[in-house]
Amino acid sequence: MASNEHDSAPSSQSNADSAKCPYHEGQNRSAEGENPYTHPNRNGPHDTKPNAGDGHAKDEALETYRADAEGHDLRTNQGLRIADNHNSLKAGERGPTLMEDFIFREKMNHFDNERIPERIVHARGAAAHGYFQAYDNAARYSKAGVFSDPSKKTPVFVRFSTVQGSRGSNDTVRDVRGFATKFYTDDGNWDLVGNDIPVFFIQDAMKFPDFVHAVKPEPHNEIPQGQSAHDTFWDFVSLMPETTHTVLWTMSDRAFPRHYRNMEGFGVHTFRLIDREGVSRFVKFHWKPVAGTCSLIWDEAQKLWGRDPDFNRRMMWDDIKSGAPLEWELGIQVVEEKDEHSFDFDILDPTKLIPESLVPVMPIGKMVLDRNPDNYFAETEQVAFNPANIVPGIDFSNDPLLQGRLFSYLDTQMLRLGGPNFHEIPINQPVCPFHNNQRDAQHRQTINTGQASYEPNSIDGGWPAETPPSQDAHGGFEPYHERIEAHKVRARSASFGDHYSQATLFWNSQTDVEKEHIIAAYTFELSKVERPWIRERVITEILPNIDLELARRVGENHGIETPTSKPAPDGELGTSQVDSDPALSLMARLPDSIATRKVAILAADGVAMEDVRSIKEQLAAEGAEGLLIAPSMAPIKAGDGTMLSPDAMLNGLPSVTVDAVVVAGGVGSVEALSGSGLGLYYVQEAYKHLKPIVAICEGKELLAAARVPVEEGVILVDDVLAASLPLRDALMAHRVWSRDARANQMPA
Ligand code: HDE
Repeated sequence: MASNEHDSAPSSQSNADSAKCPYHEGQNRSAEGENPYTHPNRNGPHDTKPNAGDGHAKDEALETYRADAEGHDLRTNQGLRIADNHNSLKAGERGPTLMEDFIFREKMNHFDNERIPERIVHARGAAAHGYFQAYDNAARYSKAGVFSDPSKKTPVFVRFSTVQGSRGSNDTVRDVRGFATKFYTDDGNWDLVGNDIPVFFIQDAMKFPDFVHAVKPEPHNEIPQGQSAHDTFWDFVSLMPETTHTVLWTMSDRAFPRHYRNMEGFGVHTFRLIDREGVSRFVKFHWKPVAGTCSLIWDEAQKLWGRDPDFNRRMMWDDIKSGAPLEWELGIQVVEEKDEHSFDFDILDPTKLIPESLVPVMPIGKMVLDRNPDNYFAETEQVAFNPANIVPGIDFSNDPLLQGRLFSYLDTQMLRLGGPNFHEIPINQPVCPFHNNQRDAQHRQTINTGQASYEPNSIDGGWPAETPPSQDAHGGFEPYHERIEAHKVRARSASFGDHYSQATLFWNSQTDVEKEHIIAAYTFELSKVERPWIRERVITEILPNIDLELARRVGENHGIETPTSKPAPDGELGTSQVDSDPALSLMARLPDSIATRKVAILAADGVAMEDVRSIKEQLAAEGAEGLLIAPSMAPIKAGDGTMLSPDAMLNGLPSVTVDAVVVAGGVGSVEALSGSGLGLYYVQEAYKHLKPIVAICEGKELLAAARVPVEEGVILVDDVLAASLPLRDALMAHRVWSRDARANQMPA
C-alpha cells in the first residue's frame, strides 16, 4: 500500500514573513485562484493524480489498496511469518490449546468479527465499475462537471439490489430493484440512488419505517423471505391508498427483470439542475437500457429461486467478464420552474411520474459498466450511497420523501460501516482531493498533519479554506436560493391527495398480456394472505379504483364480489392529462438485438454434428451464445464420430436459465432425449415460459413426445440453415406472447 502523502500547510512560511492573517487570505481566495486542494502527482486519498478523464481515475486510485498474495509469505497482521497454519499451540499433542497462541487468537478473532450488519433494505446486491460520458447537450442544463465535457469519461460504480430479502436471498424475487450509481466526479461524489420503478410506495419519509416493517419478513417468524406475498404487506398497503400506484408496478413483470441490462432506472424524486447562470430547472432522471427492456415470466422467476438463485448477478458478472458491457443512456425530463404547477399532480409527490408523453425524456449521456469488482466485500458490500451526495449543478427538491432520505443514509451507514470514517474506505473515496477539520473516530486512516484542526486558523496558514461558489463546477457548493415563506406544520399537501389516477394510467398503458400477468400476480399474492378481511379490502376497496375489470377478475379468482363503480372519493381518484402512455409498457422498448442471449442446444450421442456447429455459428455471428446441453457431462459422440464436450447437463442449466431452445437432429440423440424425463421437461418448460423452440429434422419428435403444440414460436426446420432467421426474430420479440393464454395448459 502506498503511503498517503498530504499537502503541507502551504503558507506557514509566508505567514511568518508577512503580517497578513492567513485566515483572511484564505477567505479572499477566488474559486479559480490557487487551490491548496490540488497538488499534482501525489497518490493517496487526499492528493490524487489529476483525473485524465478517461474513466480510469477510480481504478487507478483503487490500485493503491489492492493486495495480491502471489509470491508472498503467509504472515500475521503484525507482519510475523507463520510457520504452521494447521495446528494450534497445545500442551502436548493431545493436550489443551494454550492461551499463549497469539497466532491462533488473531486468526480466530478476525474470523469471529468478519460480518457487518447487512443493509436494512437493499441487502442483496451486485455491482460493477464503469464510466459515464455526457453528450454535448448536457452542459446546457447543469454546470456539473460530469456534464461539461463530452470527451471526458467519469468513473462510476453501480450497485443493483433487491429491497426486501436478506443478503442471502434470491435474485429473481418479485420486488423493486435498487439502481444506485456513484459518479466519481472531479468535484466530489454524486450519488444517484434510484430504483427500477419510477415511483415510490409512500409520500412522506415519516412512513418509511412503517412501510419497511410491513414488507419485510414478519416479525414473529421471519417469513417470508424476499416476498411481498404476506399479511403485513397487504394489510399496510390496503390501509394506505397512496401505495397503490407503486404496488401495481410491482405486480407487473417489471418486478423480475431478465437481466440488469434490461432494466430501466429512475431517480424517482424530482431534483433540480442548476446551470451556469444559476437558473434552476426541475428534473427527473432516467436510465434507459441500450439493450431494451424485458423481464422473466413469474413461474420462471420462482423456479430460478432454486435453479439459480444468483441468476441476475451471475449474468452481469459473466457478460462483463466476456467483454459484453452493460449500457444505459442517462435521460432527463426537464420542467421549467414556471411550469411547476402545470400538471394534474404535484411534481414533489414521489408516488407520481411525469408521463413521457407530456415531457419527453432527453438523452444526455451514456453509462457503460465494463469491469467487475475485485472483491465483493471491499467494494459491493462496503460501498455507501447517499442521495445527499451531490455536486454543484445538481440540487434537491422539497419532495418530503427525498428530504427524509437526506438524513437516513448517513445515519444507517454509521452503524453498518462502524463509525464516521467510512468515507475513507477505498470504494467510497472521491477521486478528487478532500481536506477538512473532521478528525479522529473509529478506524481513522488519514494521518492529518499540522496543528490546527479548526477553521478559521492562523497557525496552519488558514488551510483548508473555503471556496466561494462559481459559475463552473469547481466552486464551493451553494444551495439553490429558493424562497420559502411558510408556517411550520406537520401536514400533507392537498396536492398529494390523488392516489389512483396514475395507477389507472399505468394499467391502461399495459398490453393485454401484461394485464393478464398483473391479474395473475394480485391473485397469487392475495392467495398467500391469511386474513380474509385484508384480501377483501384490497379487492373491494383498492383495486376497483385502479380499474373495475382488474378488480372483477381478481375478485372472481378469490370468490369475492366487487363494486360496479369506483368507491374512492373523486379527490383520491384524481385526474390525468393522458389516458395511456406507451412508455409505461415493458414492450415499448423490447431489445433490438440478440446479443448476449443464451440458447440451449439439446443433444445426446448421435446428434447431427452439422446442426450443433451451424447453430452455434449462427448465434455467435449475432453476439448470442449457443450452449450444448446433454444428459450428462460425459463427452457426446456425434453422428459423424466427432466427440463434443457438453457445456452443461439438462438439470445443470435448465430451460429457465436460457432464452430459447434448439433440439438438434440425429436419430440416436433425439431418442435418448425423448426417453429422458429431463429432456421432455426441458422443452415443456420452455414452452410454458413462452420461449422460442426450434426443432431440426428428427428434433421434432422430442416435441411430439413432450406434447408441445406446433404453433407460432415453435419452429420446425429440415435444414439447420433455415433456423437462423426465425430464431433470431423470435428472440428479438423476447417471448412468444401469442402463446401466453395457452401456456398454463402445459403441465410443467
Ligand atoms: Fe433507500 N435506503 N430509502 N430508497 N435506497 C437505503 O441506505 C430510505 C428510497 C435506495 O446499493 C438505506 O445504506 C428512506 C427511494 C437504494 O447500497 C437506507 C427512504 C429510493 C438503496 C434507506 C428510502 C431508494 C437504498 C439502507 C424513504 C429510490 C441501496 C442501506 C424516505 C429513489 C443502495 C443504506 C445500495 C438504501 C433509506 C426510499 C433507493 C435505510 C428513509 C424512494 C437503491 O438508508
